[in-house]
Amino acid sequence: MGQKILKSLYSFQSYKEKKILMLGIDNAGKTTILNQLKLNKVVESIPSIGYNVEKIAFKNFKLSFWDLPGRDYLRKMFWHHYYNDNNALLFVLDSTDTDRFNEAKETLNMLIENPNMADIPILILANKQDIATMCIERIKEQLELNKYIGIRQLHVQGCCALNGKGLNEGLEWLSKILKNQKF
Ligand code: G3D
Repeated sequence: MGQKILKSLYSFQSYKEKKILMLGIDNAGKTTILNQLKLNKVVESIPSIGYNVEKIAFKNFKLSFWDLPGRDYLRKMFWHHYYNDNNALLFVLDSTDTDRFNEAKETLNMLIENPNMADIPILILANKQDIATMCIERIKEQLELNKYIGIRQLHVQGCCALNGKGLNEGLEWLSKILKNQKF
């Protein structure tokens, strides 16, 4: 038993750590997504004032999710401090909130166009699919993401944070890119 634990601890240490910046406007479902991911394989939680870091094992990676608050004034005040040295950006979208779709779109576009994000993959989780009426293709159109096809490593994955559907698929896409990442 002890041997087994030591072996898994040893193998976990050899997991490659990747830093994922997790952003989205407030109420998109970031906290619920992180809680759902933590149900699987949480490794370490580092709660902090203003942001949370959760380290989760996925495939051969230790993914550390840096979750920043999404309220408008906090976005303006804090986000830019965290744009450097990330391996990926995870953007969470509320697929149902048509009233705030433009706000989410502008926020996402600002991030995609930021030079710090130019070389990292961007996973967009179109959350709340359990109650969404827009299909993923329509969401991509509305977010004007088609212009990035073939140019950027960008993927839109539908998901439901409440039951976890779609989350693994999103992380699968991300891990394939991270596997070939040089940094
Ligand atoms: P945030 O951390 O991005 O601000 P939260 O968002 O995770 O706090 O979620 C905001 C609200 O959306 C919560 O409802 C939460 O339960 C709900 N939510 C999150 N993901 C889903 C989903 O996939 N489907 C549905 N139907 N609801 C979801 P409350 O009522 O607690 O504010």
